Amino acid sequence: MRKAGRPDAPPRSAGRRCALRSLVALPLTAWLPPSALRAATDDPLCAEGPRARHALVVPSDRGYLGRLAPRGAPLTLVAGPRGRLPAGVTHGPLAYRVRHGGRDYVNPTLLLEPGERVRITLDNRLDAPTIAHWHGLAVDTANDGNGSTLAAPGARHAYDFVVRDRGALYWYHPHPHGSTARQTYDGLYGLLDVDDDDQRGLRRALDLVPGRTELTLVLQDRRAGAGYAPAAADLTHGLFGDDMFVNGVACPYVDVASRLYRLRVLNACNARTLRVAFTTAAGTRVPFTVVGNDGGLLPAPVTVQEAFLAAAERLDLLVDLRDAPVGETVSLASLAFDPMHAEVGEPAAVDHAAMGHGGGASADAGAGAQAHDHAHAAGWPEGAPRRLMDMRVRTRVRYDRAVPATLAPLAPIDIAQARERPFRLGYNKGRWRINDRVFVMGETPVEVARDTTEIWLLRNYHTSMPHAMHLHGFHMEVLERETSPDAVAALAIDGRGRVATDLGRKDTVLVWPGESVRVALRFALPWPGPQTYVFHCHNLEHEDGGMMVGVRVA
Ligand SMILES: [Cu+2]
Repeated sequence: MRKAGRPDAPPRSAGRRCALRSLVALPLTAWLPPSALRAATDDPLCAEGPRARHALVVPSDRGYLGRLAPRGAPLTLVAGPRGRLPAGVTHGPLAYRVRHGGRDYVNPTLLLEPGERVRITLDNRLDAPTIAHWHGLAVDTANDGNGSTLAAPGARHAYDFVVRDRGALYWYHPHPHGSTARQTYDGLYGLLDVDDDDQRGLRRALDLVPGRTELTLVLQDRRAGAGYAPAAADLTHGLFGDDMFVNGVACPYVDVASRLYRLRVLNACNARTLRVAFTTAAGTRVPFTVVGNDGGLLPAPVTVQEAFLAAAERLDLLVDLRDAPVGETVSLASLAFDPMHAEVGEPAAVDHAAMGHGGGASADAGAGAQAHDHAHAAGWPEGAPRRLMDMRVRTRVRYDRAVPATLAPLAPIDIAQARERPFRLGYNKGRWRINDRVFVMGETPVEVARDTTEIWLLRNYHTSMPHAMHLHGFHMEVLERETSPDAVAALAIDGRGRVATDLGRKDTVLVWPGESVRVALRFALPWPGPQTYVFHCHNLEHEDGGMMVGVRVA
C-alpha cells in the first residue's frame, strides 16, 4: 500500500479560513496568492471544520483495492468477511478477497483489456446467497450475474467471458435481488479498469501515471456502525450515510504538484447523488474537464464548473492545478442542491420483509414509521454540501501539456429505424415502479428483437425522486433531456438539454423528477439464443424494493 502525502502534516484551521473569508468580498474568478483575503458568498464547506487527517489510500499492486491484471489467468473471488484493513480505512464487514501470484487483495481493482478472456470463480463464504454483477460490461446472461442465478452459501459460481467493451472504469458488486443494497453497503464492490489504445493515448498526451497523477476514487457513504441497518424511511428514499469515504478514508488528503491530474471517480453509494465540484480553500470554484464517464472517453473533452454524479455512475475528469500556488488546497466537494425527494407517503407501508427481501428492515424500523420524519437524513442529508477530498499543492513543477481536442472516435447510434419505447418511473402503493409494475423474477415485460435499435423514453413523475436508471448488457447514448429541473437545465451544453456527463456512452442515466430523457440503444448480440437482462434504478433500496424490469433480447 502506498500512501500519498505525509500523514504528519497538520491540517490548516478551517475555522480561521472561514473567519478570514467573511472579511472581504472579491471576484472569485482567478487564482490568488493564499495570503489574499477572499470571501465565499456561500461556503458551506466551512461547517465541516478541520478534516483531511488521513492520506488518500492509493491502490498499489496488492492489498486494499490493489491493482490486479489477471491477463487471462483464472481468479477466485472469495466473498466473505473482510479481514484486516489498512490503518485509517473504514469499510463494511464484508469484502471480496483474492489471492493471486502470491499476493493478497481485498476488493481488487481488476485491470482488463478488450478481447481478454476473464475466468472468475465466485466463492460464496457469506451466510446468504450472492452473485457478482460486472457493472457496465456487455456479457451474455450466463455471465451477467443479474440475480436469476445465485451462489448458495458455501457454493461457487463460475464466470467465463470475453471483454468486449471500450476502455473505461467499470465495477463489480453483488446483485442478489432483495439483498443487493445490504451486500454492497456491507463492503462487496470493486473496480474494473478496462484499458485500450484511447486510454493509453490520453495518458501519453498528458503524461499521466496511474497511482500518481491518475487516481481512481471509490466513493461510498456510510453510517457509524458496522453493517447495513436501514430504517423504514431509508427503504423509500434510499440509505444515506453520515460520512463519505474515498477509497475507505473519510475526507482524505493527497499531496500534489502544480500540474494536471486525472481523477476517475466511482459513486459506489447505495443512493446518494453528488454535485461534484472543486473549490480552493478560500471558496473559489476551480473548473474541471470531463473526459469520460460510464462508457469510456467522450469524443472530445468538455470543461465545466460542476457535474452531478448519481449512484453507480462514473466520472473521468481532469483538474488543472498548474497555476495553483504552492500551499493552496483544492478540494473535491459535493455542493448543495435540492435532492428533490418527493414526500412519497408512508414508509412503514413498505414491508420489505413480507416481500421476501433478504435485506429486511432493522429492528428500529418502527422509528421511521412517521411519514415525513426524514430519519434517513439525520446525519448528512442528500444535497447537503460536503468536502470529499483535499488536494494539497506541495510542489512546483513545470507542466506544459495541452488536453487533446479529441479523445476517442465514437460514432452516434443510427436511430433512423429505431422504434420508441416509453418507460414511466413512479411510486404507488408503497413501492417504486417502472411502468406501474414491480419486479418479478423470471418475467420479461420488455421484449426486444435482436440486432435492432430502440429509443427508450424515460419519464419520471414530478412527484417522484431522481432515479439512476441502469441497463445491463448494453450502453445508452443520451439523445436529449426535456423539462429538466432548473439545476440540471443550467448545466446543459447543447440545444438538446444534455449535460457534459451525458456525452459518450452511459450504462446508468439519472432521470430527475419531471424530466423526460431519450436514450438510444443498439441491441446487437454476438451470442446465439435469447438473452435476458434487467433495467433498474441503481438507488439500491429502490432496486431491492422492486424498481426493476426484466428485458429479453431475442
Ligand atoms: Cu430510484
